[in-house]
Amino acid sequence: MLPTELSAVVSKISALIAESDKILVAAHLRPDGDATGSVSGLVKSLMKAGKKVDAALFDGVPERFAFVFPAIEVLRNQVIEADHDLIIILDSGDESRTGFTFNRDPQKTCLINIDHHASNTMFGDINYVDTGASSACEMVAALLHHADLPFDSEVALSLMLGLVTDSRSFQNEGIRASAHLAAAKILQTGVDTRPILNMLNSGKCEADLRVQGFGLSNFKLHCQNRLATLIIRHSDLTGLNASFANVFASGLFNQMLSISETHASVVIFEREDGMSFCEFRSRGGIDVKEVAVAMGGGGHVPASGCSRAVAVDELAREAIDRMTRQVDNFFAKQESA
Ligand SMILES: [Mn+2]
Repeated sequence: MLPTELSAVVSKISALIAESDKILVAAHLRPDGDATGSVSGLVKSLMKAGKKVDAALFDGVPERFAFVFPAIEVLRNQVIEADHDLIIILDSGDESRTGFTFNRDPQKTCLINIDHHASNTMFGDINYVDTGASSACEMVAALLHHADLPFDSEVALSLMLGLVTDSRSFQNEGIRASAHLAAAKILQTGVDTRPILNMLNSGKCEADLRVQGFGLSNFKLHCQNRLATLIIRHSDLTGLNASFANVFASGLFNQMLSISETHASVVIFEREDGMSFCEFRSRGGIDVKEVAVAMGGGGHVPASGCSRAVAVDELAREAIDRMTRQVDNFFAKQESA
């Protein structure tokens, strides 16, 4: 189930978990299905294995994913006094993405980085980074399998959440057999996946759809329709009785790629506190991570993001300008090849 080059690092992590008593598990800010699912799946398994486990998510557990989370207190204090044997950070390209400062003695507390982002900085003492993995949940499934840790239907429900959401229901380009093998292992536990299907297919609220409608009416096309862009101002959201979170939940980021000629998209939007966000998406190999990294963010080749405390129009100008060049260069190279 695991690419051979990663077997050694996974064996090392398995041995460290076996030796450890107290383990802290964390993931990134504004946790998505993969961050929430991977933390909760690993935490459940480690607890079932008799470990003392702390979970840390700076922004807490999102309400719509709460059904996969165990009934434990989640650490949210900015500085964490980590007297743990291990800290395991999931689904995060660098340590600051967690939002936490971990006060740890590196002699006593080993930091393990488990992630699939191509922009990962290898910040751990041990780095299990597999950029071909569909999700952190796929990687946790492989780890639990390899380490022979508890993997029952409760663990499986958590891991299925991230596997399905991060792979866009197994529709991402370049998805490997290992993602489907992880799904098979999850389903073999007998887990009832209906709560996940309900959340995905009928879990939206009115404001999510209003934002979607706004986006579909107001996006613009550039570069011979190859690039779709959309700006959502805070005043637009107020007018729709919606908030920043509805933009993420609306499905717009991927929807803008459903036009046959459109291979890249960027949505630029504004939060109540003046922070502005960009979410980039692409298909067919256009590297949007490069654009996100150049703008202080990160992510994957086909899905990346960045945020900054500047006016939305300023961020939009830069994002659209950089994306235009990225898309034009990509097609220019293809046409000359
Ligand atoms: Mn992920």
